[in-house]
Amino acid sequence: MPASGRFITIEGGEGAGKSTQIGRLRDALAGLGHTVVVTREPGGSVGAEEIRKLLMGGGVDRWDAVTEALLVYAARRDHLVRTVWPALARGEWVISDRFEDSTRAYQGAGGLDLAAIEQLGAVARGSFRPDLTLILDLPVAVGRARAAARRGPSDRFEDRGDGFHEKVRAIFLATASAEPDRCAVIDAAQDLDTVAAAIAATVAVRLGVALPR
Ligand code: T5A
Repeated sequence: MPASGRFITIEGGEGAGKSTQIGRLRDALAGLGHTVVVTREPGGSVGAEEIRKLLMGGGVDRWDAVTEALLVYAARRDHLVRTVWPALARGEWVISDRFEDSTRAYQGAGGLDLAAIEQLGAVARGSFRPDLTLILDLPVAVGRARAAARRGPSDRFEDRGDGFHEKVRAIFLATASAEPDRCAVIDAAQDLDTVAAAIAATVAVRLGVALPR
């Protein structure tokens, strides 16, 4: 077993199946003997979960794009300091349901300059990056239909229109193209088992673990 932990982030639009697939990946890695921490953003620590409530509740226009990004990065810093970095230092594997690529996608689609996001990122996380980012990609309408079928009240982000979510998808795909060594795009419109197999195959190749497929 590797002596040091790995940091895997799962990204994608609404209803892409991130939570579902994270459960499967966690079980597969645990089956190999790894200790796995599953976490999420915004959130993942006591303080960051408090900030999440500010971000998720209220009207679509509650925060302007810069304020929203500052809140996201305050939450991210606390999440890293309290949860992610200590777990990695203990040699554990960390899987995060969303991370910084969601800021590029969502706050970028909301109008924030990507250079500003890079600056905030440099302050909050230094040079730290995920070992692997899986971008679960699917048509906006499919993801929104899945999310709507599953849950009750929507949040501030889901309430934005299809045009916003198309921009989110485009930014995720552009990030994957710009950083192919870190990112892998997974076709999330396929059935659950097929998506899980694609993720297992990608993690096995990229991170050198023998996951069952
Ligand atoms: N945000 C976040 C920012 O704006 N900036 C940031 O920096 C960060 C980190 C978080 C929001 O915060 C924003 C982005 C988000 O809008 P959230 O509550 O965490 O929101 O919600 P989401 O991450 O969008 O989670 P969802 O629950 O909508 O989507 P998931 O987790 O991708 O999907 P999942 O697994 O819950 O599945 C949804 C439904 O689809 C079914 C599942 O069974 C479930 O019912 N499903 C499938 N059905 C058919 N085929 C498949 N392959 C399926 N996979 C799942």
